[in-house]
Amino acid sequence: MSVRLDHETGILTGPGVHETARRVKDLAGVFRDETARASRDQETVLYRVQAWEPQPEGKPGAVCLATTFLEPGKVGDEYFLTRGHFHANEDRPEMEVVISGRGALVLMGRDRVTRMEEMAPGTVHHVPPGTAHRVANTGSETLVFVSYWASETGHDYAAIREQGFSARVREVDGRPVLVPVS
Ligand code: S6P
Ligand code: ZN
Repeated sequence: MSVRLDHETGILTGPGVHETARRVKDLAGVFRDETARASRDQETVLYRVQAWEPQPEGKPGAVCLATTFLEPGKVGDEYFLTRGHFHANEDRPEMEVVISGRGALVLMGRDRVTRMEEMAPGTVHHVPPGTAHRVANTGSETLVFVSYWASETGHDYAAIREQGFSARVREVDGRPVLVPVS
């Protein structure tokens, strides 16, 4: 069983690769300015994920990988971002490898302490166990990165959907800044 990952483009092809698109309508309540989000074209795709999971989610025995293609743009002063999640299996980490573009990896522990790592072509980021993670595109081109995680990891979106992160990546004086939620 094998697939192909193009290291120039991040495109993943082959049997079993599946693609998901997240549109403006899928990110209701995610941005600080919900009115601005609701007034946009709801069908605009913010990001696509191409994933290869040799074992079904939750079942042990495989390493999974996925390429995320996150478009540039902002809702108000907040950069386009992924929904973000904790891992259901709290002791499972993840690795992110950036192919192209510029961004910010936002990491938040269960203690709700949040930090940000700058993403640029070739940077590699470790998401420690028990850490919620989301990515913002702070550049002007599509941000492309590849994620690796174990198949038994599982994904928990509920905590972030209900409580969000404790800080947001916003443009301040023309630059991305991690601003605490007041
Ligand atoms: C999976 C990994 C990524 C994200 C992707 C989209 O563990 O973190 O592949 O799934 O970047 O983000 P989200 O938060 O919508 O799943
Ligand atoms: Zn993850």
